[in-house]
Amino acid sequence: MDNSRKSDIGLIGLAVMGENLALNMAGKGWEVSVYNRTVRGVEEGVVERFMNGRAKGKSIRGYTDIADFVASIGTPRKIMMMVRAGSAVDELMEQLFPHLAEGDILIDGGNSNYEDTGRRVLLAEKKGFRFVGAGVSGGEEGALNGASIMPGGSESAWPEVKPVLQSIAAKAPDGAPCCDWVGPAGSGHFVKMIHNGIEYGDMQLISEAYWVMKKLLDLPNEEMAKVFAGWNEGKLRSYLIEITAGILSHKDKTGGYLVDRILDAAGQKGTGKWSVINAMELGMPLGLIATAVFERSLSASKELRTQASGEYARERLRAVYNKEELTEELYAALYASKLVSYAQGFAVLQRASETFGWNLDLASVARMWRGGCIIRSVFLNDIAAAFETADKPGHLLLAPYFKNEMNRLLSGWKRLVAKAIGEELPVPAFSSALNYFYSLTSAHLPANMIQAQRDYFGAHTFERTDEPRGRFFHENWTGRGGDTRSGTYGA
Ligand code: NBP
Repeated sequence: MDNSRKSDIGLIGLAVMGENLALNMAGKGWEVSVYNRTVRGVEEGVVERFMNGRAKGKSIRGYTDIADFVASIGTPRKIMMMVRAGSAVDELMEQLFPHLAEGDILIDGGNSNYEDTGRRVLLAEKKGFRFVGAGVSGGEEGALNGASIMPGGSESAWPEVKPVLQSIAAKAPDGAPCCDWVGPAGSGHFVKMIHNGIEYGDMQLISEAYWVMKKLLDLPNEEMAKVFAGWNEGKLRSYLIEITAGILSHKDKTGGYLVDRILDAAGQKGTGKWSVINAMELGMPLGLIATAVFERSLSASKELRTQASGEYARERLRAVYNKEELTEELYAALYASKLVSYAQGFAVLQRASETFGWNLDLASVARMWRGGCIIRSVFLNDIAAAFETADKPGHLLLAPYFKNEMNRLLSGWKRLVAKAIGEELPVPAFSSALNYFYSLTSAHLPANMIQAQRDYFGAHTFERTDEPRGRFFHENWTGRGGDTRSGTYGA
């Protein structure tokens, strides 16, 4: 290590993500300075432990003083923060500001809220610095060996941070780094948030496929693992399908399979919930992810479910299903529902892009997710290709390739949902996706009744089918009401 040379980049926060990112950077030939708050009361500080352990002999310098840490980095400085999202980032920024020089760049690689990132970009720029909010996906493994990184914020910082970030990013099968500039303000963290929401959806869909196989086909774990492994050879090839096959055949040390010993109460950290809240704020349907979030909440009410299951007898048809036929239908349900979920997620990104003026390149987002991250899959190639065409589809399901796929999958998908519902087996995400698809492809919906009711009780007005759009009418439904209309506002 050349001690006369300043470091190429600084990294703050030596928890699981920060440690591994620092090692990844050093492995790519960058000189890295690292800093962590010194934790009092422990024999060895976090920095010391890292420097004497995994960082030993690598091009990494450790600091416990923030001023020394900043001074060790070459200007314009690039400092990546990998600390707990929330107030820790604001506190750290305040501690860093007095030591920074004009043009220095702060990168927040944590799971920050996109609105916080937008605010921090403005704050940093007002002080003459630059700020990049970079969503990082891939967990510990991705941090060490290549993650999907979604940077957005101060655009002039991109040429400076690009070489480091792209070097530590995963590479897609065609060699492209899974990291590219997303857009201004908090757009990088918004894209990362939707990535996580889609992850919730994929996991719920896979769990429903597993449950149908287990409950309607009585398949042993090894057989289910083989079905997932088979799907992983085709269009559903993805990290989550691959690990599901591994999980199903993983033995427990007490005998049997570990998955059968794991309590059915799912946890969550909030990014799925945020995706849904923000979709609602933008007035966009994100039903599949919402279903996935709510199903985790319902699963967590284990005691209530156990009690309720004793109160209502379940009526199973006890039909004998043909394994080949049902797994084909399951494949159709899984693939089509996944398509709906991605279509909904990308539609939210498109709406956010228009609302906030981000000018997002959806093909580029799809390409960034092809490697390193939890939702990586071959199917993202098809999504990128759809958004790359000259006449970009207004909705993913209107792209010719996906239109063909949906038409091919529909009959198996609806048969599967009907069978599961008939057996009183919950498939909330498969059926939510199917209902969305039916609504999306209906020129007429019963919303005329909703508008009539709104006007009846609240004078909320309605548009007429025999008048141009944008003209609003109010009816005196009972003969007793007046002509006063309620103000119009979006919700
Ligand atoms: P944590 O989210 O557990 O954060 C721990 C780190 O934050 C430690 O280095 C801790 O320092 C530091 N920190 C805290 Br807490 N408060 C601080 C403050 N006020 N000032 C300075 N440092 C502070 O670590 P992680 O799991 O490595 O995740 C880091 C970020 O990356 C998070 O935003 C997370 O959401 C995101 N992320 C995590 C994963 C994952 O798989 N874990 C994946 C993708 C993204 P200390 O040691 O002194 O307490």
